[in-house]
Amino acid sequence: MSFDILEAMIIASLSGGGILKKYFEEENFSVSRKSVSYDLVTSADRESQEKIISILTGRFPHIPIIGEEGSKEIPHYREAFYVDPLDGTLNFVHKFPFFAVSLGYWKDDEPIAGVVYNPLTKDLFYAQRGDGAFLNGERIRVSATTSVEGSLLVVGFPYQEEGLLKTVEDIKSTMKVTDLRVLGSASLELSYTALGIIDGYWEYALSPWDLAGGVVIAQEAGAVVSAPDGGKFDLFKGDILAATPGIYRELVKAING
Ligand code: 2AM
Ligand code: CA
Repeated sequence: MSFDILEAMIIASLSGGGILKKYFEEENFSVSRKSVSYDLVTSADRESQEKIISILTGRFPHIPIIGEEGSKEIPHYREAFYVDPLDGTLNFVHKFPFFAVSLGYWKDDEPIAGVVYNPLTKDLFYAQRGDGAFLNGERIRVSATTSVEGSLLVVGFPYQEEGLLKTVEDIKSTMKVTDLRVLGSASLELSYTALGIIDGYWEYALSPWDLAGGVVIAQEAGAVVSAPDGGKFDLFKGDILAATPGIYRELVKAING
């Protein structure tokens, strides 16, 4: 894979992230005035998306872009960029400082490159298959944790009924042995798993653009990535579990009760 795909993704994520930060720090973005903040979020999301698309299509006009604001049914191309110009929308609306730009490049159904950028902390996570995962130029790896007990696990609440009920069941069987967090941005939860500060993360019914970038970063940092039941991860199904190998098997058992 030519290096300049990753380079273009990094440039695009930094530009998109800069736009998000500008809106997030906008003085009249007050949590109280909901209508204002929803409008600001929409503008931030759209402007970030437009900037990212112009950079990527400018350099790679032949590679399709699958984005959140795109058509409803998700086409399945041989190769594509998956763009989430603002991952953690609800956090952003409430001025909760935990959101990111998430970009993934997949080819022949394989994860090839991923970039996740947190513009508030300036944490730039990136990876390309076979070359390892990085945070701001430093190599990163998953944690050395070897037991679910005492680990830090993160879960997400999907917005569809079936996934939500499954998550409640999972939590009942997992809560006995560990503490749980819900952070609200799949790409950052995957990136902080790659960094080793989260030991495992799972969520159901996500979209390809939520996951395509973070999955590459997590895998290249040594995480095991699968469906929460231990089956094969499917980008288009959107059910994910990413965990450091030391707790992976035990976590699959804990989640599935
Ligand atoms: P988003 O902020 O880009 O929508 C939070 O649980 C995670 O789920 C976030 O990564 C969020 O991405 C994603 N998500 C997927 N579908 C969603 C939806 N319908 N509404 C809100 N968040 C959703
Ligand atoms: Ca989004």
